[in-house]
Amino acid sequence: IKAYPEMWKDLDMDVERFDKMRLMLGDIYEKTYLSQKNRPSGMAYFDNMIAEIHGGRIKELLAAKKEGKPVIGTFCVYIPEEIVLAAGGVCVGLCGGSQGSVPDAEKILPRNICPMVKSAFGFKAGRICPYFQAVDLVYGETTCDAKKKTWEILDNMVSTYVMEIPQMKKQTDQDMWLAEVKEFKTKVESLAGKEVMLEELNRAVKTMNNKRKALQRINMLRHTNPTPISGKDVLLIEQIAFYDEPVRFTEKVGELCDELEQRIQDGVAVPGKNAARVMVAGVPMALPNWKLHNLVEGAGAVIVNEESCIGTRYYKDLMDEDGEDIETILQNLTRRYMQIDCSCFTPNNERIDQVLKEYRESDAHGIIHYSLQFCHTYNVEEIRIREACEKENIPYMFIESDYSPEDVGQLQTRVEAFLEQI
Ligand code: BJ8
Repeated sequence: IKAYPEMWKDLDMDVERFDKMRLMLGDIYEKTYLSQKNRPSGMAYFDNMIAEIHGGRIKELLAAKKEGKPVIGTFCVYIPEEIVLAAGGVCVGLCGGSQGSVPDAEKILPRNICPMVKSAFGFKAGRICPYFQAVDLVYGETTCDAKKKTWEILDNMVSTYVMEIPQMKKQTDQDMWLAEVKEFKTKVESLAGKEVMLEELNRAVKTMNNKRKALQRINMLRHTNPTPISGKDVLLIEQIAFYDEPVRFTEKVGELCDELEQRIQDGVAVPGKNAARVMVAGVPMALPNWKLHNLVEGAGAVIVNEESCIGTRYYKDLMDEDGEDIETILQNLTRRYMQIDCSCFTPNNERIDQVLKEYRESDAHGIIHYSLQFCHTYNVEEIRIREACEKENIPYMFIESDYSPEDVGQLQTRVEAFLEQI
């Protein structure tokens, strides 16, 4: 992973500390990713995205800012990205998947809240994330309590805009959501210093649809049995989806898909024909959280689907294209985003059905539900997923974890026992 100390200094980062983290990330990446055998050659682009994660992409963001384009950081797939793109802006998913920044957060936030929130907050508090330092604005939402209340504290360090996401999907909630989308559009327009026009909005809708279609395509290809790509590699692509430039990303995923089609024809399988196939459901795995995938694939199985926001929840739904006027597009957009079945909603029956659907489509042999500690909504919703799996005789395991390495040994034993059953 390349170093850019001058640029980091200009971004007011804690350069010395960050440099150590960079080296650690490089080590972990080498062990987790580069040591895999038989990877598709199209992964080279994504390896390079990681090599340039603290430099090349940051330079692009800074160049966009220089041109007056808003750069908006986010932690949630509810951000209406189409609006940001239409205003000429850039959306970046901020990191929140590392234990390294948790102690920084715990100096301020309570310890017993979600590790994703602590990790993300710690990156800003410790000035150890160039993305956080580069953004004009952080987009927050009222999904879970931990995030909702953290935005108030984060706002002291970086300007944080909060969009209200309702917790139910009744008509009154839909109306409110649409009003919130419009307000967000006004905010983005004021940052960009220009109004979003119909043509630009339609173009942005197409760009996002194409990106989501490319991700759907790779997910469909990995569902092939035997699968032509490791779960770790697809997870990485799903993580990079949140910070890469969307048009280039779409093209590169498309090229990789062409290669995977060829691999399927040639019978090239990763890791092998008889490997156990596992589907993961639950909370998103923010970069660089590769813990569960590492354990499962280290034990000889392969992950074939992520029912998660770093996964299908981000790309399963598309939008109608070529809207006739802005009002109609914003209504379509709100409808599209309302289909995301985050556990913060009640009731959330759609998600139970979606998990079963993805299980069937992915030809998996079992489901691991993955939650982060103190994530109440996913931890409670897990009960309903488990019941649904029991009813359908689907092998099922529940894991609740954090980012620390402490439970790795215990998890490994549990994962291995589960894999023997399926
Ligand atoms: S749409 S899943 S990205 S909110 S794991 S921080 S919920 S305590 S991440 Fe999420 Fe948007 Fe929903 Fe998706 Fe809170 Fe739970 Fe932590 Fe979470």
